[in-house]
Amino acid sequence: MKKRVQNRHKHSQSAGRAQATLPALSSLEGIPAFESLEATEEQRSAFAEASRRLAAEEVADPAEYELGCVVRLDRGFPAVLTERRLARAEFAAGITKERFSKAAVGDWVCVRCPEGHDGVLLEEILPRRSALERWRGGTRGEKQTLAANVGLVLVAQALGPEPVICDRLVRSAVVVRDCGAQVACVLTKADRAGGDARLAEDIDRVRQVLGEKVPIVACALGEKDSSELAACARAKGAGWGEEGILSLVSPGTVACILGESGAGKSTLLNALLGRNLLKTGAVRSSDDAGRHTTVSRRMVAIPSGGTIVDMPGIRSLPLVGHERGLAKVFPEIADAARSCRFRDCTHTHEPGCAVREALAEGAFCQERYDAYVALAQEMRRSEETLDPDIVL
Ligand SMILES: Nc1nc2c(ncn2[C@@H]2O[C@H](COP(=O)(O)OP(=O)(O)OP(=O)(O)O)[C@@H](O)[C@H]2O)c(=O)[nH]1
Ligand SMILES: [Mg+2]
Ligand SMILES: [Zn+2]
Repeated sequence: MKKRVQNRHKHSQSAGRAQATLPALSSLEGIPAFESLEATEEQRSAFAEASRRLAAEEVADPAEYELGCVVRLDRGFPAVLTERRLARAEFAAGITKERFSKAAVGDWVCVRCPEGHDGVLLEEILPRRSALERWRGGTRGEKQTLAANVGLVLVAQALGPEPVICDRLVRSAVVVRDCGAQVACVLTKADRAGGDARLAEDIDRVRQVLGEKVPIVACALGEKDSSELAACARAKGAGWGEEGILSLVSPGTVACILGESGAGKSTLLNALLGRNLLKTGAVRSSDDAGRHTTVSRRMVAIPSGGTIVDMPGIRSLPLVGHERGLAKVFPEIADAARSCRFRDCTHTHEPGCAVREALAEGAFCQERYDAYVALAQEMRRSEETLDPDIVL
C-alpha cells in the first residue's frame, strides 16, 4: 500500500511539470454540457463497479469517485468533464502500469477527485462503445485511437478546381463503418469547385462511389454569396452549409470530424459556433496542403444540441483488417463476392467471379467496383506484410 502511494506521488510530480504548458482551463470554453453527453448503461455500471473496487483498494471515500468524459486531449493529457467539475486529469499510478492506459477524446472514465485538489486522477477507462482507430507507422505500426464512443464521423474532403478524388472518402468510410460509427461526407470549399455544374458532378461522383445511403453535405465558407451553389447541392439531394451539418448532428449525438490538414475542419466548426473559437490556418499555396494547425482533440458544443470533436488533420489512413467495414460500405459487392468460385477471388481475372458477373449485369457501377477492388487488394497486402506480433 505504501509503495503505491509513493508511486502515485512521483508520477504526479512529473505529469505536473509537463502539464504546465497546456492550454489554461479558461480556454476550454465551447465544451458541451455534461447532460448532453450520454454514457451507455454498460459504461454506467462499469463505473459503479470500478468506483466500489477502487474505494476499497485505496481506502477512500466512494464519493470521491466521479463518472467523467474526456472532452479534450492535449498531447495526450486529458481534460475531464464530470457532473460537478471540469478538470485536467493526471493518470493514476495504477492505470499507467496497465496496457490499456491511453485515454482518447470521448472516453468515459472513472476519476478520483480528492477534496481540496484542483486536478483529478484518472483511475480507469470504461469500456468503449466504439473506437475510431488508425494504424500508423506502416508494417511495424501501432494503433492510435482518434476518438472513442463517437456515433457519427463527418469525413471532410476539400473540393478544388480538379474533379474530386474519392479515395480518401471511401477509405475513411470503411474505417468508420468498421468501428461501428455512422459516416457522413462533408465536401468543404465548394466555392473552389469552379461553378455549380462542377459541384453537381463532384456530388454525383461521391454518391456513385459511396452509395446512396451516405449523407452528403457541401459547404462554401469562403464565398459571400453562395446561393447558387446551395441550390445546386440541394437539387442533387445533398445538404448545404451549416444548416446541413446541424441537421446531421442531432441533440445528444457526439460526432467527430476527420480529414486531411487544411480541409477546413476547424473553419467549419467556427462557422457552426458563430465565432472563432478554434484556430485555423492558411494552406500552402503551391499544393493546398494544410500546416497542421489543430494540435488538440477537442469537443465543441454546436447549436443543434449535438457535439463535434475537432481533430488534427490525418496524413494517412491505411486499411488493415477492415473487412467488416468494407462489407458495410459495399454490401451488394460483398454479397456477390460470397458466390465467387474461389474463396480468395480478387475479382479481377478469376473464372467464376460473381462480382464481375454482377458488374456486367449493372448491379453496381464501375466506380464502386474499382474502389472496392483497390481497397480489398490493399487489405490483402497489408495482411501479408504486417508484423504478426503487432496484430496480437
Ligand atoms: N475558399 C474556402 N476556403 C476555406 C473554406 N473552409 C476553410 N477554408 C480555408 O482553408 C484553410 C484551412 O482551414 P482550417 O479550418 O484551418 O483547416 P483544418 O482542416 O482545420 O486543418 P488542420 O487543423 O491543419 O487539420 C483556411 O485558410 C481556411 O480559411 C471554404 O469553404 N472555402
Ligand atoms: Mg483544424
Ligand atoms: Zn470474384
